[in-house]
Amino acid sequence: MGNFSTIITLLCAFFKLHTLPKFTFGTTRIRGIIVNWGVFTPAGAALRQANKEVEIMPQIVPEPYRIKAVEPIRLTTRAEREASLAAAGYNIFFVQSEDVYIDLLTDSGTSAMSDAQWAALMVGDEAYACCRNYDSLKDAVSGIFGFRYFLPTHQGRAAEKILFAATVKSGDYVPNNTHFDTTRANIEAVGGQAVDLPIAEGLVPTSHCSFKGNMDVESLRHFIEDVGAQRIPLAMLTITNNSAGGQPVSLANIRAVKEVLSEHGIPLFIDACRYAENVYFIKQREAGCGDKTTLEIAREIFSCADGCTMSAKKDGLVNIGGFLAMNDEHLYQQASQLLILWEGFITYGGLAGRDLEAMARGLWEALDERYLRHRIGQVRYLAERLLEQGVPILEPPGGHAVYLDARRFLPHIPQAQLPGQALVAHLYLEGGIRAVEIGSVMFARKDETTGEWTYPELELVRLAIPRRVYTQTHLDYVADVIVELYHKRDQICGMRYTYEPPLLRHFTARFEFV
Ligand code: P71
Repeated sequence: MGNFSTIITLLCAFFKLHTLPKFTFGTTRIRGIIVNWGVFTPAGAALRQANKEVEIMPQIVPEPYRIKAVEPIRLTTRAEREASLAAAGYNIFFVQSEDVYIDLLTDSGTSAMSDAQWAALMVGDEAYACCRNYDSLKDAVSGIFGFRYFLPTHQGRAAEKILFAATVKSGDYVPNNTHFDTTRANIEAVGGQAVDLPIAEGLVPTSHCSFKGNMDVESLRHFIEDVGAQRIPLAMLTITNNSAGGQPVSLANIRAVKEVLSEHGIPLFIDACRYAENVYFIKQREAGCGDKTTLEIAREIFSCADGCTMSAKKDGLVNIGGFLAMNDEHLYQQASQLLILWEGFITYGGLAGRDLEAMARGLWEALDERYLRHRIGQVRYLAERLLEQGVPILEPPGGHAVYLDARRFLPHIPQAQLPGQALVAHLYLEGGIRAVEIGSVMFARKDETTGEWTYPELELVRLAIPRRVYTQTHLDYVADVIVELYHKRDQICGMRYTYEPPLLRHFTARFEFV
């Protein structure tokens, strides 16, 4: 490999290409593109086939779009960032968006719309009832998801609120692979209990498994036997599994879950926020799915379900919007009443006509294979750049975000001193990057009588990548800042609360450095 590397390096120098000094067996990085020479040999081809399960993908997939409108962003000075963060009480949620250089707080509602979607805004039919944009959305929802009925909502949690208000009563249980916060909160708001049944591998930060977001089917079976089917009005599957790191759920798992539920007459609803990303993982990783189109896989997924909730702020590629879909007519009628009460008439559900049209187009665009290949490739690229420098992250990377493992990043900071929050603060101070803590600030619980704290197993910092917003260079910048910070991690100290609200602490708490 030595001579070969030298030749490549000389060639690259001749063509003024930037090469990284990493030449592993059979792999060369040229301007960030991994060339896997091994695949050109018969052994390599066999290996590639064998590895298909765990996914082999070129690291860089160029953007399948060009940029027509730009929005200026500015990297402030270190002194300005220190002042901004102090003014925000060291809570990143309070930092002004204009003072953030790369905003990775969430991938929800932060997508860039396409020219077709911007054009859609001009054909908004703003009639109160039966606007034509409702029909466009109806075509998209029935074409992709295939459910008999649907109701537009202003975002995902509105769909959840309506669904659970119509189905769950006090003392009921709703199992899920892992409930997202708003799903859990909406179930608890009507007196139900949200139960997580993820597979064991899903809870281990470094376990490699193709479908780490799966539900544990045996646990589901036992759970139903334990509490009784009559106390489970519905079950859910969140695809991809956001709370477990944006990990995908396999088609086989969806089918197996449906089979168990069917035996007991329990309906299955899918939390479909990131379903298109999940579809792409299935296409890449699941046996027999490689030749199917993304639409075919999506149809197959939803044919296993009785309905879905959707936050179109993710895989609907819009800044606002969502829907609730179902096959059951009685549920549709009940939900329609609640929609009118809380959101608006059944053909607009809290949205403008133009929003419905943009959502209809976004839903189709998110299934474009070239888009998905780039999207998943981008997340993977950032993850690989961090891994190759030894930065501890949740592995393998999921579909929408890279999660830093703050416990391994800052082993000298005890959980009581909030290592995740300290890392979030330093990412901002170092490079104007906004991430979000998913660790002790969000999940640690205090026993009110003893005052003792229980800390969560995982102490993570999520770097969520907005869709179609940042380029390769932005991600290189993010990786460089994180690697730089990792090299001087010993200098980072912990944090403590100066204000600790009783509910949903992470949104409004204030901090200082220890
Ligand atoms: C994310 C969000 C947005 C968010 C929500 C609440 C606090 C902080 C950030 C929203 C989801 C989601 C899943 C799987 C339902 C919703 C709610 N995620 N299910 O990850 O991830 O959708 O925001 O449209 O109401 O940053 P909604």
